[in-house]
Amino acid sequence: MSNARTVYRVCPLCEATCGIAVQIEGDRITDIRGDRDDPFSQGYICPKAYGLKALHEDPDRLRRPVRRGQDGWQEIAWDEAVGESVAQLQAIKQRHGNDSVAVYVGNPAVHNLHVMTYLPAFYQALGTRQRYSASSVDQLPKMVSVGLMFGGGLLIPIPDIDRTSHMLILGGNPVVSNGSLMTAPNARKRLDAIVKRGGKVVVIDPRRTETARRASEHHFIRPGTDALLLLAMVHVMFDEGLVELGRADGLVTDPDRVRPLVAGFSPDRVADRCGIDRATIVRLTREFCAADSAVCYGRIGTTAQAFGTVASWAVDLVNILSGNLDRPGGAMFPRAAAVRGSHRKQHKKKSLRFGRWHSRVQGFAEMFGELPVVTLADEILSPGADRVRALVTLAGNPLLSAPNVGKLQRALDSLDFMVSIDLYRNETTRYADIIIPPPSPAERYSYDLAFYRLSVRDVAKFSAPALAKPADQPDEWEIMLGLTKGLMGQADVPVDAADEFFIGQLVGAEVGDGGRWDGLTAQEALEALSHRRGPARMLDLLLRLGPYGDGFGRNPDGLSLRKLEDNPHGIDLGPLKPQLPDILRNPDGLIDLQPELIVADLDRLRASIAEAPNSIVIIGRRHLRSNNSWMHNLEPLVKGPDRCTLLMSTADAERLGLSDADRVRVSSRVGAVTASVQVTPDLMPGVVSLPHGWGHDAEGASMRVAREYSGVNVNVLSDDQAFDVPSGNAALNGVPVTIEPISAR
Ligand SMILES: Nc1nc2c(c(=O)[nH]1)N[C@H]1C(S)=C(S)[C@@H](COP(=O)(O)OP(=O)(O)OC[C@H]3O[C@@H](n4cnc5c(=O)[nH]c(N)nc54)[C@H](O)[C@@H]3O)O[C@H]1N2
Ligand SMILES: Nc1nc2c(c(=O)[nH]1)N[C@H]1C(S)=C(S)[C@@H](COP(=O)(O)OP(=O)(O)OC[C@H]3O[C@@H](n4cnc5c(=O)[nH]c(N)nc54)[C@H](O)[C@@H]3O)O[C@H]1N2
Ligand code: SF4
Ligand SMILES: [Mo]
Repeated sequence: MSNARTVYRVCPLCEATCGIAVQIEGDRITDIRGDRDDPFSQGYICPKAYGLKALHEDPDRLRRPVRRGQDGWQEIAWDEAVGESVAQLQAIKQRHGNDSVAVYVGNPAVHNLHVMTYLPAFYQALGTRQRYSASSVDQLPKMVSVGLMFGGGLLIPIPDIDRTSHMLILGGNPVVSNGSLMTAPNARKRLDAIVKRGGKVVVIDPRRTETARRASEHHFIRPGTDALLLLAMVHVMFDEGLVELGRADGLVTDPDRVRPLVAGFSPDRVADRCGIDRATIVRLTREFCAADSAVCYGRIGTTAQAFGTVASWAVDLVNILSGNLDRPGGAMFPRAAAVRGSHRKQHKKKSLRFGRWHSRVQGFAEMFGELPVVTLADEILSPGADRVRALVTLAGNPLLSAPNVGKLQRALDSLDFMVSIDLYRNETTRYADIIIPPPSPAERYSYDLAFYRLSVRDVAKFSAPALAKPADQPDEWEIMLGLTKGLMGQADVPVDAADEFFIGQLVGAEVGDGGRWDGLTAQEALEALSHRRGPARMLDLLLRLGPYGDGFGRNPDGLSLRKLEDNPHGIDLGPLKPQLPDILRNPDGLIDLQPELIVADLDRLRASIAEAPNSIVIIGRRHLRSNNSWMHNLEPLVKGPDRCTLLMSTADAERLGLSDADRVRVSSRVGAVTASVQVTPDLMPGVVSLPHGWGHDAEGASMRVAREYSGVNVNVLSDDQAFDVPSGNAALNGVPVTIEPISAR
C-alpha cells in the first residue's frame, strides 16, 4: 500500500504515557499497536489505546460547533461560536462582575499540550476567581501537603518503582489505573519485578484489588482511616528508634516536634478503627524501615476521602523519617525536561499562600488559584448579587465526576449562559448553549508537560499528529486563543499576532539574567523560535531552556523540539536522580515536617477514632477498559457484561439476604440509585463499591453507545458536604449509604 505509514506517538488516555505505533492508510487509522522502540513503555499498551481509533471515527463525536436553540441543536460556524460565546460572557461580566463567570477544567486538559500552554492566558482573560477543576475531586490534598512541606504543589515525591525493595501502596490500584502521580507504563510488570528481585509489595485497600492479588501482602482497611494507620506507623518509628533521615538530614524542620503530634495515634488506639491489628501495624513499620530501600505511595483512595491532606502528609512523613526521600529505590523527584522556571539558577523561595480569596457561600480558601468543586453548585444557586451566572467547561464532565449531582444539575440548569469546549454533547455539555469541539486526539501533536514531572524515569517524547485535521477545524489552542483575545477586547487581532504576544510574555518570564545558559537573551530565544508557532513554540522554548536542553546552541547535544522530532520513539533521560536540596522551595530552604494547616486538622482526625464506623460505606473502582466518564461511547471498550455493578462482601450479602444480580436501592444523605449486586469475597465487610463515570441515560446527551451501556451515576450519592477540611477536596470514598433490596430473586 503506497500511502501506508506509521506514526509514533504517546497514548493520551491515561497518565502512563505509553508509546503507540499508529498505522495509517490514506486518511484512515488501520491499526494501533505498542511502540516496541519506545524506551519507556517498550511496546506495552492496554486495551484503551485502541480506543483512539474508535474515538476518532465515532460519529457522535462533534466535528463542528453546535448551539442549543428552540428547535434543538444546530451546527454553527467556528467564528460565530467563538464570537457569540465571547459576547455572552462579556455581557454577563459587565453586568455582574468578573466573578459571575465560573470555569471548570477537567482531567483530559492535563493530557493536552494545547490546553496546558494556553490555559494561563485564558484564565487571565476571564479574570475570574471562580476557577474549578477536577483537581479537587482527585489529588488536591496531595498538592496541598507537598506544597506546604516542599514549597510547590507539583513537588510530589514519586516511587522509584524500578529500584525499590519495598513498596507500600495505599488506595491505589496501578495494575488497573496504570499508575497515577506515578507515570509508569506497564506498572504491573514493574510491580511484579519488585517481588521477583526479592522485594516486597504491600497493599492496603478495602478491596482485594488486581494489584493486591499480585502483591506479597494485602490488608483490608476501613475507608478514610489511612491517616490513622500511617501516623501509627510514625508512632512506632519514634517508639522503636527507627527514625533516620538519610538524605533529608539537616534539611527538615525539627523532627522531634513530630513525636508529640503522633502521640495520640499509637497502633493500639487506631487498630480497631482501621481494621488492622496492632501487631500488623508494628510489623509493617519494622519491615518498611528495615528494607534496603522502601517507598510509601498513596493514591486516590488516600486523597479523595475525608482525611486526604493528613494522609498525604503522613505518606511523605513515613518516607522522610525512614530515610527514603530522594534516595534510589525510595521516593524521588523527577527532573522534567520541559518545565517552567527551570532556566533560573536561583529559585525564588517564597511561602505558598492559600486563601488569597474565599468562596462566597461556604468560605473555602483559594488554593493554587482554584476553589473546590464541592462548592460550585452553591456558588451558582445561592442568591446574591455576586453569584455565578455563567460557566465555561473545558474537557470536563462534572455531572458525572463531582459530588451531589442532583444539586449540581439544578445549578447548571439555572445558568444564564454556558459554553463548553468538548468532544461530545454529554451529561454536562448538554446544559451548554454552545459547544465548541477540539480536534480528535489523533489529529493533534502533543507532549506530556505534566506527566513527565511525575514520571518514574526522566523521559521526553513528542507526538506528531497521526492524521491531518479537517481544513476548517481549528486546533484547541486556537479555539482558546480566539476566546482569550475576544475576552480581552482584541477580537480583531489575528490569532498569530496574539500568539506573538503570549510567546513574548513567556520568554520574558523565563529568560532572565543569570540563568542556566550564559548570555542568553530574550531576543536571541525569540529569534531562534520564530519558525514555530503555538504550543510547539512554547514547548521548544521550555525544552531548550531546561535541564537537558540545548541552551539554544550552548549545549549542542541537548534537547530541542527538533531533536525530539528526529527521535519519534522518545528519548530516555535516565533513572531518577537525587535532587535535594536544590529542589526545595520553602523560604527557609527546609522541608516543613509540621505544616500548621495540617497539624490543625489532627484534632478532627483524633475525634474520628472514637466514631462508630458507619455500617456501610461506598468506595469507587476503576476498570482497565475505561477512563473516568468519557470513553463509554466506544463500542470496543464498553461491550461485554455490565461493569457498573455494586460489589458487596459475602458477609454483607448474607446479612442482607442478597445474591448476585439482585437489584438494590442504594441511598445516601443526598440521593439514591438502583444497581445490581455482585457478591465477592474480595471486599471488606461494611464496604460496597460502585465505579464512577457511568449514568449515561441523561436526556439531551447524544452518545448513543454510552446510552445503551448506561449504568448509574455514583456521584448522585456522594455528598458535597463531605470533604477533606484542609483542602476542600471531595470525600468521594467512604460515603455512608443504606442498601435496600428491590427484588430478591
Ligand atoms: N465517585 C467518584 N468520582 C470521581 C472519581 C472517583 O474515583 N470516584 N475520580 C475523580 C477523578 S480522579 C477525576 S480526574 C475526575 C474526572 O472528572 P472530569 O475531568 O470532570 O471528567 P472526565 O470524565 O475526565 O471528562 C472529560 C471530558 O473531557 C472531554 N474531552 C476528552 N478529551 C478532550 C480534549 O482533548 N479536549 C477537550 N476540550 N475535551 C476533551 C470528554 O468528552 C469529557 O466530557 O472524576 C472524579 N470523580
Ligand atoms: N483504567 C483506568 N485507568 C485510569 C482511570 C480510569 O478511570 N480507568 N482514571 C485515571 C485517573 S483520572 C486517576 S486519578 C487514576 C487513579 O489511580 P488509582 O488511585 O490507582 O485508581 P483506583 O483504581 O481508583 O484506586 C483507588 C483504590 O483506592 C481504594 N480505596 C478507596 N477508599 C479507600 C480508602 O479510604 N483507603 C484506602 N487505602 N484505599 C481506598 C479503592 O478500593 C481502589 O482500589 O487512574 C487513572 N487511570
Ligand atoms: S495504559 Fe493504556 S490508556 Fe494508559 S497510556 Fe498506556 S495504552 Fe494509553
Ligand atoms: Mo484523576
